[in-house]
Amino acid sequence: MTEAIVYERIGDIAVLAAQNPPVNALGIDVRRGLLAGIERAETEGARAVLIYGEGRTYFAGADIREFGKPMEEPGLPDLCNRIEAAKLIVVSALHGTALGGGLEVALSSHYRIAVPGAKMGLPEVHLGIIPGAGGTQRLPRVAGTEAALEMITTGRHVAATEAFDKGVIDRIAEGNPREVGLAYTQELLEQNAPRRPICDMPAPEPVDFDATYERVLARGRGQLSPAIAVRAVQAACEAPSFLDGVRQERELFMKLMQSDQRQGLIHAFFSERAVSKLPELADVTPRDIAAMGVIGGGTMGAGIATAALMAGLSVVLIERDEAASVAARERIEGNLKGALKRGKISQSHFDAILNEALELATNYAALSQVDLVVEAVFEDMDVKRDVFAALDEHCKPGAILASNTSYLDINDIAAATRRPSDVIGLHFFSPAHVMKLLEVVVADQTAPDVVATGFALGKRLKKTSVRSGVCDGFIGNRIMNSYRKAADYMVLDGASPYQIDRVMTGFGFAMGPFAVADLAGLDIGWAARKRRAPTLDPRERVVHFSDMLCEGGDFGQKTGRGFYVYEEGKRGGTPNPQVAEYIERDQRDQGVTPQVFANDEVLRRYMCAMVNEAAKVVGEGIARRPLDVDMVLLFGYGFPRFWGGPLKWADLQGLDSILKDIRRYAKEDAFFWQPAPLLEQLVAEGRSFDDLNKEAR
Ligand code: 3H9
Repeated sequence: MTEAIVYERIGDIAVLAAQNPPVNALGIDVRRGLLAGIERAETEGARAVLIYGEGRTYFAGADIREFGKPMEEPGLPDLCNRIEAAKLIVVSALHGTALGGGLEVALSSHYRIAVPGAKMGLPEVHLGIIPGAGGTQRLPRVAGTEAALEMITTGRHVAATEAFDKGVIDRIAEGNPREVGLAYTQELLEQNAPRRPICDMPAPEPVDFDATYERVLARGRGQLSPAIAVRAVQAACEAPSFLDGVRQERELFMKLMQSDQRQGLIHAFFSERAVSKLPELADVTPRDIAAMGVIGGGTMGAGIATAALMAGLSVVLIERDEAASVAARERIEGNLKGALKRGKISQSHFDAILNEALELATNYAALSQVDLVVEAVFEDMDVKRDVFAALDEHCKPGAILASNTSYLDINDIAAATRRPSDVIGLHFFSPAHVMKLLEVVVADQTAPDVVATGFALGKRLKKTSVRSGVCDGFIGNRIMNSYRKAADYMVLDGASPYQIDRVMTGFGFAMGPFAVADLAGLDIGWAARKRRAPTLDPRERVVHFSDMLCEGGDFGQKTGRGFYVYEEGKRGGTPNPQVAEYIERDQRDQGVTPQVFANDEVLRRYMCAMVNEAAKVVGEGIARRPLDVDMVLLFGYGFPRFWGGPLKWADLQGLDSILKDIRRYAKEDAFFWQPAPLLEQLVAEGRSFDDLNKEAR
């Protein structure tokens, strides 16, 4: 008997306890242990088997680390069939998170009991696959086709009560899984309860599968697995036998297992867990943070304050006068009302935040007791330096002074204080109480425990925190700046902004770059271009059509016109006819003869610009690992998760082909398309970005 499953005999019951921390994943040792346990129970003449998990959970799924490797016997589908075919009754007692293959083992058992806090689901679609051990065949037989389709295509975790209502489990009982499982199994034995294999139940009722497939495909913005799952559930309804349905599920599962999307999504799964684990911080204790200060109550400051308040911190928000304080409070209240409506906070939490945890002040003296301050004032170095000098004056020793700047040099800001080791960048993304990304920007003198505190705060605020070094735009905005330029150059050379937006939404982005620019406000980019103009390298190409829009007062959504025209009450916009005129004028002024761009070429240039800059960011050490860049783009810039991030995408395309295209583009514009030295090095050595990720582990 392997250690992962401990066999114990209690009267007529054979108990199989899983011990495979942290989440009892169904790796080969667990599968072998379960198979051996069932066989032994039968041989020994036990009347029932109880399966449960030691530690924090029942099985949380197949062992994802085994994906892509040859499957060792017994495979999970065979194991599930074997459990279901057992001659004695099999009971599963669920706690924690019974997910994926875990729920499939439970569904192969004849009876299921759960503790009240247990959650269950089939989240395989989030990994680019579908349930592959009978989940799409068994769940609809107990929960009905509609409910199963909803659970499988969304991958949602369902609470025990809902699972009970849907017929997924038979009972809920308070206690630990071993005790409640034993009591239930004993009761079933006393009642002479029969074996109850789901495979013997009638096929579920069909629905309009073609319509469901189309709806789910559109919702996934190009992600395939949820739509393919619909076909697997269809097989449960229409296949001539249960086993035939299982065979069809297996074929669909194997196809997805070979897909790039599966690789991208699993890369995202492990990277989002690895991204905030920095080896140099392993033994560093973060400072305690209970009270936080926020300077500036505009959209960004109010969002940061909201995130902190919702996480249970107290906040002192500084504004310049009474009127601005009132406006800031209203913004926070508005954010909190939204959170209340979405069920993120309770009414009593809402009241406590506004009555007790939030303090508005106009004097920095109110910050004397806070543990950390985030400044979110106007992006101007002189303004920031004044703020930091004042913070240095008023904050207690040991308090951390953080800037939310999106591009200014944190070293210069730190130099305005007598405590540069306590200064850090905490770059939130707007709206800060919603967006998941936090760039933790580490300056030359930032102390390790200050960095650790940045990550601890991010965790507390439920953010995905990524370490960034100091450069203009840090990881995310620097890379965005580059692919935005590639998009602008394509427009100047003949592609339309609407074609580029269409191609990029087709790739999986929620919005294309020009629609995003309209949403963010075109005046922001305009101001940045004016600021940079005096320092521009004469070799750099410059486009003017966006400036022309701004000069006409069209700043995007906020003025109702930008690249698109927005009508009151209508979602999205329609192309602004003036834009074509501006582009033509720009082309005439610069003597450019427009060319036609195929959609593939648009995608390629956009992505090559993104990958090339990302490789520079990694090569210069601004991002520690390729996966850091991938997580920034995923969580802050709407990059489609099923591609895993730009550098995972690049690996999947083959780095040599990317470099070849960059060199081809460099013949047109050698200044913009300078290949990243790291990309050249990896191609020369035949290595990938993922190799760098693995070496950093
Ligand atoms: C499947 O079952 C396919 C079948 O249908 C068919 C097969 C034929 N495998 O998230 P955490 C690791 S597909 C390996 O930080 P939490 C995780 O990497 C699977 N490792 O904790 C981390 O490691 P580290 C369907 C796994 O409490 C550690 O465990 N199941 C797996 O925030 C702790 O994880 C799923 O998709 C795994 N399956 O959340 C469930 N799961 O410490 C995926 C976790 O080295 N898992 N690890 O960084 C989850 O959603 C969450 O991990 C869970 C716990 C909710 C369970």
